[in-house]
Amino acid sequence: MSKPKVFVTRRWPDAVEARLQHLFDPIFNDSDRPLGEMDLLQAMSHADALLPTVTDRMGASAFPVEQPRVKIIANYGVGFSHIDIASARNRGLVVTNTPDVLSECTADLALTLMLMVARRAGEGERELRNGGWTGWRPTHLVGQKLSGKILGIVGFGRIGRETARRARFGFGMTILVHNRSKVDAAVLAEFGARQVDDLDELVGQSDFVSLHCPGGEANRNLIDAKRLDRMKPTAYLINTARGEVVDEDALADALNTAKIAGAGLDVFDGEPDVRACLLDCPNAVLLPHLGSATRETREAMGYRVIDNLVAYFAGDEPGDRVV
Ligand code: 8YV
Repeated sequence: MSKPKVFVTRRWPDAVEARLQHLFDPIFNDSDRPLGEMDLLQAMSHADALLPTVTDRMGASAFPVEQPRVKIIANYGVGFSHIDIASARNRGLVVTNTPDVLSECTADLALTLMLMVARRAGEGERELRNGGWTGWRPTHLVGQKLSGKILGIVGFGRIGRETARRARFGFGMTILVHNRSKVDAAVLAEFGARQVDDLDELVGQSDFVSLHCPGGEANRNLIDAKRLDRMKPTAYLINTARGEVVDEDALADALNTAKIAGAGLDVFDGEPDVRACLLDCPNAVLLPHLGSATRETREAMGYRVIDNLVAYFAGDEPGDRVV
């Protein structure tokens, strides 16, 4: 029996590509450049499985009108708001993602951003490299502690919980949680956390607000000018979720007018383009979507995709089916 043809839209870690090669008949995008809609349409009519990433904008028009050859979209990544789920569902396609394996690394990056922005590490590094450091002084680049502060977590799924674990047990932070559904009391107790139903209340009480909810239109501008206004002037906003969750123009305004103390961002609306108004903010730490970027996690994500494909082509239910 011939192996299923799988279309891989970006280069993956060598070990995972070798495994794909062994199990399937893969088509790789050797250039590793992001694909356009036409490429994706073609891929769907030539392969049995499409293996996209966050850089593949699969809106409704990226799906063929005719029933495609593709039967499964096995996404490399946990977030799948770049895939038009209604279109996938209408064509009877299965969609899977890669949860769990990137929770620790994404939480680590949320803490990295919290530390970098509160301890002014980005500003300090830029100053030193630009030859602007004139030496130690008591008032130089003074930031704020994390220890003992209040962390408001928006979205208490796996990544939110790993972030809470680090903040609670590493820095003795008090954890507030906002989540769509009621979080189990035992889970809250594990982190000494309190669930706050009103997001306005959570942003108003927190010293750090860290976003861990899904992206997509439902959460677009969840953090808007009004909610930024409610934050303490000493507070920081951290985004490792998706760019569209924050109104970035309103954020730049809040940073420039000292309505909040700073922001740490790993994701951007329309990335890799980043608004000039954010690039101009010294009190923003800006990273190029590094949340899951460790060797261990990027390999684990690939193997998780493979597990989903193997199950699907064996006629079983893939473990991470989202559609
Ligand atoms: C991934 C992410 O690396 O998994 C996610 O949702 O945001 C990233 O950490 C990226 O999405 C790969 O597709």
